[in-house]
Amino acid sequence: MDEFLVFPKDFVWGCATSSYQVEGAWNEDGKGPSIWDTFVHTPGHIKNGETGDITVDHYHLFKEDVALMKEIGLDAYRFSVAWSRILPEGTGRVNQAGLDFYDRLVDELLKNKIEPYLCLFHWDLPQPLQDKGGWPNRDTSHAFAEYAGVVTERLSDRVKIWMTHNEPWVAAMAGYFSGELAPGITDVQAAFKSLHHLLLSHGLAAEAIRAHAKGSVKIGITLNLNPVHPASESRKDRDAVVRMDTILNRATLDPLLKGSSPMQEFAVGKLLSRTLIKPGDLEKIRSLDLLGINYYTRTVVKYDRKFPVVAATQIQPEGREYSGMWEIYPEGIYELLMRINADYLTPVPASKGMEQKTPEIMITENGVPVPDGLDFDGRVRDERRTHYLRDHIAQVHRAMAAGVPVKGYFHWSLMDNFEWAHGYAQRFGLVYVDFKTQQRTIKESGYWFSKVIKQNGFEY
Ligand code: GCO
Repeated sequence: MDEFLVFPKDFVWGCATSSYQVEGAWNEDGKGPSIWDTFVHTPGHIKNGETGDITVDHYHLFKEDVALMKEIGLDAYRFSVAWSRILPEGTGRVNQAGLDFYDRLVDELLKNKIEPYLCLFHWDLPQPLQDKGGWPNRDTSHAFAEYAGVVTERLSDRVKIWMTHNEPWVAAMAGYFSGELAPGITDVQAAFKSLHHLLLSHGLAAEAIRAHAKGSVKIGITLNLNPVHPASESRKDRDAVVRMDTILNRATLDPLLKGSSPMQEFAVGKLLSRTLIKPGDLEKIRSLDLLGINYYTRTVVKYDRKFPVVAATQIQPEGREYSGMWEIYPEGIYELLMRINADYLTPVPASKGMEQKTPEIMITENGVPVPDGLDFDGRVRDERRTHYLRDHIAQVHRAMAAGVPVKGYFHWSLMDNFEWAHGYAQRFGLVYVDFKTQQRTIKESGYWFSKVIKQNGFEY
């Protein structure tokens, strides 16, 4: 029998986007180039040679987009700031016109009673900083703190939630190891260095935000986390799970929440960490009021000697449901929340100097790319997305019923947009966008989500 799943009164329902994926206006009003501008303008990187030059033109259409958020009934909007709009050279000169855009966006959100969740970095590093070495260069962490201070100075009278990074693991590994994302580098040492400097920059930015804040603020970070499962019960596959989990999940969770680094467990990490992790770094990194979790799928691995670092490869199990990019595995969001709560949020006696209050947790992204489109009558019947949402949000509820204090759920994404190396081929929105005319249409999943927000729950 169906049960009505009720959420706490103050549960936050939101949607997320990111600057490069939705803004467009890639070279307007004094914005400098980012590594994504360079990457997409280099042939061979993006499906069909597509770019985010215009994408869904949120830069110009943000009022219309806020009106859609209002219509859906969102409590909160998670967006990112394009660093190169604010500091076109990455450091130094401030471009006021860039700040003005976010100023207007924040005002429009507040006018509509939508809480801004501001993220400072969703992968679009200013190109001039990449020219000086990018994230493998420790100076980039300090540049990030400078940038954080500038944005805080301007917006912290109105913005209370400050997320430093979105998925630093992906920025490091896909940007500097697999090379699938900008800046497209394939160097394992550069990736390890990047990861440490991204985390360090979180800590340095947290200090800068607190120093410049014009009121009380919460500082958070958003991580991509996946439960890891073995392809078989063999000893080798189970050991592969431990290694993959270390690199995929513990590499960010341990420094942020425990003040330790599991890097030493890998030969390349051992080699690097003697010089890479300086005294005091780990204490700085461990500075968090809010942990954001992005969940899409699980990772199933089997032992594979050929694969560098982890000696494991990902497999796609038979007999499961798949989307345009991943396996659909709703229980994973429950498993993840239970594990994080047990391993990281249940207070343990802290060693001296490392005491920290337990951060809040939220789902900051969850969503699915499934084929959809306008039907003859102008509606978008994306039942598979609605099912995905129902099943995943029900699993969040299940974790909450088991005692995990989840504070909110953000859908990825508000609207269809530029999906990185996939270009425009994968649609994630609750709002359908005709990429030629920029016409927006709320999908059936968007109406379903809207009802969930209004009732603060749903039949399941
Ligand atoms: C990420 C990013 C988003 C993606 C989304 C779907 O998680 O990779 O935060 O930018 O678009 O996850 O891939």
